Amino acid sequence: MKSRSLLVNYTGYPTTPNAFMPDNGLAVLANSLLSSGHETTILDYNTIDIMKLLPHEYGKRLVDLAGKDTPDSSRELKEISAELDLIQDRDIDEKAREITDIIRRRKIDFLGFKLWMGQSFENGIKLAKNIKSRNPGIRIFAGGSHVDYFRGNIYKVTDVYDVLAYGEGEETIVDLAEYAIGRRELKSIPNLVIKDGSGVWETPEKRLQNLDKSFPIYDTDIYPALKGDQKLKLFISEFSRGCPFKCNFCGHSNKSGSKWRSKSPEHIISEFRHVIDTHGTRVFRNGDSNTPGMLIRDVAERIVNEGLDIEYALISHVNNLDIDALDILKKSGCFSVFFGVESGNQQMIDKYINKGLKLENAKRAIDECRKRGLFVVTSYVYPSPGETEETKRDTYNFIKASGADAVSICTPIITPKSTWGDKPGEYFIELSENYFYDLMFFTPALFYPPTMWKPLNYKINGKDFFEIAGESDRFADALEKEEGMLTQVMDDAALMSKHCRMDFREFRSKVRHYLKAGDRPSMEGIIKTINRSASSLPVKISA
Ligand code: B12
Ligand code: SF4
Repeated sequence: MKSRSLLVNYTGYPTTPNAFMPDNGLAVLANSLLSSGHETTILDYNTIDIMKLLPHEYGKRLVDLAGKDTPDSSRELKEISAELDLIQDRDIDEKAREITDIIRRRKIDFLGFKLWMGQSFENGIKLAKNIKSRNPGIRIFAGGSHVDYFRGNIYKVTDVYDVLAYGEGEETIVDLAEYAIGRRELKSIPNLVIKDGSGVWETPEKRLQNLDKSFPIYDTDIYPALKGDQKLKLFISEFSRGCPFKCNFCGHSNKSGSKWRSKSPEHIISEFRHVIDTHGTRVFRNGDSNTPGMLIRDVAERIVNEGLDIEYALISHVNNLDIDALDILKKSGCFSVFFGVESGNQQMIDKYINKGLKLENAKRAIDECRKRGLFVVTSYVYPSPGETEETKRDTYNFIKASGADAVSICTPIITPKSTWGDKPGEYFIELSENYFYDLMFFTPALFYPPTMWKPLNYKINGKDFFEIAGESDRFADALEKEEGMLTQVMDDAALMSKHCRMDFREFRSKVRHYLKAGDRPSMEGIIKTINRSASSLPVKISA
């Protein structure tokens, strides 16, 4: 007997273009289900159609209102927000009807929701509730990074999910499918957060030991949103999971483990080939936490040996990349390398950030990558706990001298399962009693400067969120305006602008404007241009 399911991604209005990228998490779950004999379909609502949530006439008014601070403008802003909320709620209702229709027609046994942070989390709850009110018997399971971060706390907010799945879902989803058709007991399934008569409790954690068992499937009969140009056809490529470092601000090693686990190079190549065969796309972005250096080299060598014609953006750590691997990396089609450097002051790196890197090595890695023509993106958390005028100056000067092609300045967000989140008192951090509760609903409104985000109720170095966000903004602004550096462009955006044949700044400002203004036709134009370009490389593989 097989189960029938729908895997759902509903996040609401996008704040960055990468929200239109295919969801590799749901694509691997779909493959696990199918290869175990179950039926499933991915309903990914992050398509260009989601832009109807901000009709252009409202978007234009919002753009006009930006920066105004009068009683009239705030009244108008409130009116527009209320109308947009109605549009959002109507959309949820429409999606719930659509899903209900499928549930009834195809006798669906369960739904699997992927949970993201903030607005997406809130919308997911509304959608799940609406679906349940129409189909009281339907089971809704939820997983994804938001569950990894917040686990049982989600049950303090909602009971709508029958069970929450933390960690890796490849095996869990198959166990849940068996449970949905009465062939397995819930409590025997690893990686779950269960709420029952005895309270909220977790079953033991089980990580996937052989990552080659994970393979994202992108056929359009399973993933219909990938038909045509509804989504960006830039695909996430996962080489490894886990990270042996323990940076104080980061929860990744808790999410995916502190031991590196890698896919085999053969498997990674077969994933690339699947995307090329199904969509013709030859452009990828690495979605690891921190890819091991040996693996990077092995994959690059295999790409070159097999003559695979692809282009990809890579995430790594300055300690991982051997300088002598960079030539093969470039030859294999690597477009960019992302390094988190976090601060330009060695003491900050060692004492407050625990990044495990030496600044001279970071500088050398940046130089050597750039010498080979690799586009280098670096990221800094500014201001960090413990920041002083001196550390600020050091970071500014380091960035200026670093020569990186793009610099991302991140406003600190204190996340659960990070050292800063676990031991705030040791890092000049004060968190309000409800901080982690509020964080569950927090959306970084990435096309607005952080000073315009809904504030987080924290203090760092005695300063509140707006002061911290303001410092972060001004720091990025100074690097851009005074030093001519390209800021707030990540590797995925750099890849996109390249494939639009646009200057990075032009791409950044146009896409921000299209999303802010709800300009769907222009955003659709961008997606189509990138999709055409990404399927018609060739990237030169020169000897
Ligand atoms: C690659 C990546 C992306 C990619 C695509 C992500 C994807 N999987 O589709 C892109 C670039 C599009 C992206 C965008 C964003 N990302 Co991102 N991203 C990552 C990254 C680096 C890796 C994610 C990944 O590919 N993991 C591997 C896949 C296979 O895992 P997965 O998708 O989580 O799915 C597995 C499990 O979660 C589980 N699972 C998932 N859903 C379900 C459902 C059920 C029912 C079950 C049983 C299991 C299950 O099973 C899957 C297989 O094991 C992580 C950091 C990290 N290293 O984890 C951040 C991360 C996931 N991103 C994050 C954020 C905040 C974002 C953005 C909001 C920010 C931004 N604008 O950049 C956007 C949101 C986009 C959107 N959908 O609206 C946060 C999430 C925090 C949170 N609490 O939700 C993370 C954890 C980084 C961080 N800041 O710490 N991201
Ligand atoms: S910031 Fe990067 S290197 Fe540091 S723990 Fe997180 S994933 Fe690992």
